[in-house]
Amino acid sequence: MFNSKMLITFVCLLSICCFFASSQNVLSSSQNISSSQTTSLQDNSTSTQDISFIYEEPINGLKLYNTYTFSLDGSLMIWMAFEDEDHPACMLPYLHLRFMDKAGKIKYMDFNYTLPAEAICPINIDILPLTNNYAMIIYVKSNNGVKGKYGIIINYSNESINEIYLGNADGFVGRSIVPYKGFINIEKPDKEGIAIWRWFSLPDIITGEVVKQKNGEFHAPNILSYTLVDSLNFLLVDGGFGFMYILKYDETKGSDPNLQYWRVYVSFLREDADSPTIPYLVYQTTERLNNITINSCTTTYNAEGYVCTMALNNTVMNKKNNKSRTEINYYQLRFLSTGALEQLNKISNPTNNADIDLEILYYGGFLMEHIHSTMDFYLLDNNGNYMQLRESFGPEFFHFNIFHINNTIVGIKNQSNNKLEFLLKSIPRLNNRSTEYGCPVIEKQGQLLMKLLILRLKK
Ligand SMILES: *[C@@H]1O[C@H](CO)[C@@H](O)[C@H](O)[C@H]1NC(C)=O
Ligand SMILES: *[C@@H]1O[C@H](CO)[C@@H](O)[C@H](O)[C@H]1NC(C)=O
Ligand SMILES: *[C@@H]1O[C@H](CO)[C@@H](O)[C@H](O)[C@H]1NC(C)=O
Ligand SMILES: *[C@@H]1O[C@H](CO)[C@@H](O)[C@H](O)[C@H]1NC(C)=O
Ligand SMILES: *[C@@H]1O[C@H](CO)[C@@H](O)[C@H](O)[C@H]1NC(C)=O
Ligand SMILES: *[C@@H]1O[C@H](CO)[C@@H](O)[C@H](O)[C@H]1NC(C)=O
Ligand SMILES: *[C@@H]1O[C@H](CO)[C@@H](O)[C@H](O)[C@H]1NC(C)=O
Ligand SMILES: *[C@@H]1O[C@H](CO)[C@@H](O)[C@H](O)[C@H]1NC(C)=O
Ligand SMILES: *[C@@H]1O[C@H](CO)[C@@H](O)[C@H](O)[C@H]1NC(C)=O
Ligand SMILES: *[C@@H]1O[C@H](CO)[C@@H](O)[C@H](O)[C@H]1NC(C)=O
Ligand SMILES: CC(=O)N[C@H]1CO[C@H](CO)[C@@H](O)[C@@H]1O
Repeated sequence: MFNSKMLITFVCLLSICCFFASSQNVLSSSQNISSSQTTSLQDNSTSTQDISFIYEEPINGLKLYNTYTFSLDGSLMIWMAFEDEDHPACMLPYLHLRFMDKAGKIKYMDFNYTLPAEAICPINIDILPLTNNYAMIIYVKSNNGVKGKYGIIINYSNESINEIYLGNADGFVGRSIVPYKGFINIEKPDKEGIAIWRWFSLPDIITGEVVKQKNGEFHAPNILSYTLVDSLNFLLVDGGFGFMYILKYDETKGSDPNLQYWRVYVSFLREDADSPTIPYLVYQTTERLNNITINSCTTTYNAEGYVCTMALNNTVMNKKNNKSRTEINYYQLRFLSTGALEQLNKISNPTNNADIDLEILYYGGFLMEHIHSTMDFYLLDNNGNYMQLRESFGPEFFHFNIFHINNTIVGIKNQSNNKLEFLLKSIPRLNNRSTEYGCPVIEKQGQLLMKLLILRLKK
């Protein structure tokens, strides 16, 4: 057990590099932004070939609902179910999971546990792999009229074990990056900006039982005239959890050009602590932006801090024709584990479309996805240079995932009968700092097409 912690820490520290000199100051958006470049990178990786294979489901009529990739060992979980023929948004209350290992060997799991009606109509289910023998099915159900989020632990021998209460209906559930440190549920903050967290153990190796280990609250900074717009969680290098708050100044309380209209704070719940740190200010701006969205955060390769992707939505006026338009600018926000800000970098957007999503990659850079009739992927390096990845996936592909361990995008073609066709395309590696185990990549909850789940299987 201890070894796995050492391993992860070692792996992250191995890839030491000196990104940027740190600064203790909080930057405003007008300062120290390195400009984005428009030169395109050349795709020099010609050696890798696309890989395709077909999965054939033995049970007639099952439909693909989602897939989950396991970052450590490159295995894949396929979630299938019967659609409710009378209600296409709903499924029948049974789960059929297929676990495909790296070698392509498949384990079939058909669960007789009956899922609650609220979880399946409309479908409100997620799957969190916990160990190499246990996963948790997460769903919403009502108890005495109160909606809550519950998890049922299942083992890979088709058995359901105990059901646990996780928190209110809208929270986030995520695993620690240190394998044996279990998982957390963080509720959505209430009107006062208080979010309850509950930290659970991993399933007991024999009984599969999960227990709550500690709990507490995250408190958003309570600043007069500011309101909480959004919050976001991310994983800490030490196995703990971070929580980020986006605050906006309430303009009805007056205005002043020197006011910081937007402020972003971060608070750390370290693995050995019983309560989170005070919130640290990591970004603020006097610009009256429409909105700030933070996509995802991950640790930097030197494991000293974090990098988040941030989108600023602004309305700009064209002085020539007096017309206003919406502009979305993307940035990397870097801060240290101490909460001190490091750097703000602009990221260029190769599409003229705001409908993009960014994923941080183990081997350097970001994957930018742009959906129109086809799915285009771009690779962005840390300086904001980008390149379009060779051919995009055609319109017949409708589901995507990433194998972070070998920098591969997997696309799945629209299902035909019992067949699922997979196509794997590798993404060029910008660096080899990340090892086979990779540094942690953080998932953003509820993302439409991309679903990353990290399972660090330790044999
Ligand atoms: C690809 O090769 C060209 C020419 O050799 C070089 O200028 C460029 O930096 C290379 N790009 C990458 C991503 O290695
Ligand atoms: C990447 O990993 C996946 C999952 O293990 C595997 O199926 C695929 O063959 C790998 N791709 C390459 C190019 O090795
Ligand atoms: C599930 O139910 C079916 C039909 O009732 C039964 O044949 C099967 O053995 C059950 N499986 C488990 C794991 O209980
Ligand atoms: C679980 O269910 C699958 C499919 O019904 C079956 O092939 C497998 O043997 C079952 N596993 C166990 C341990 O019962
Ligand atoms: C799966 O869970 C059942 C019920 O707790 C247990 O009897 C069985 O031994 C477990 N199987 C494995 C492989 O852990
Ligand atoms: C601002 O962004 C947050 C996070 O994405 C979102 O929940 C909220 O609805 C947005 N607000 C507006 C006014 O667009
Ligand atoms: C940007 O903000 C404007 C105005 O609030 C809104 O209409 C638009 O949907 C936002 N764009 C994105 C991509 O969030
Ligand atoms: C631009 O629009 C504003 C508000 O609609 C108006 O007051 C102003 O006169 C316009 N200026 C020009 C140059 O058309
Ligand atoms: C996927 O296939 C189904 C039937 O097999 C069809 O009704 C549906 O339109 C297809 N969707 C796309 C995006 O091609
Ligand atoms: C990373 O390592 C692989 C395999 O050793 C090598 O082919 C590739 O050129 C390396 N990439 C970089 C950017 O160093
Ligand atoms: C362009 C700019 O504002 N550069 C500043 C970046 O930050 C350093 C130290 O924090 C300043 O010395 C520079 O003037």
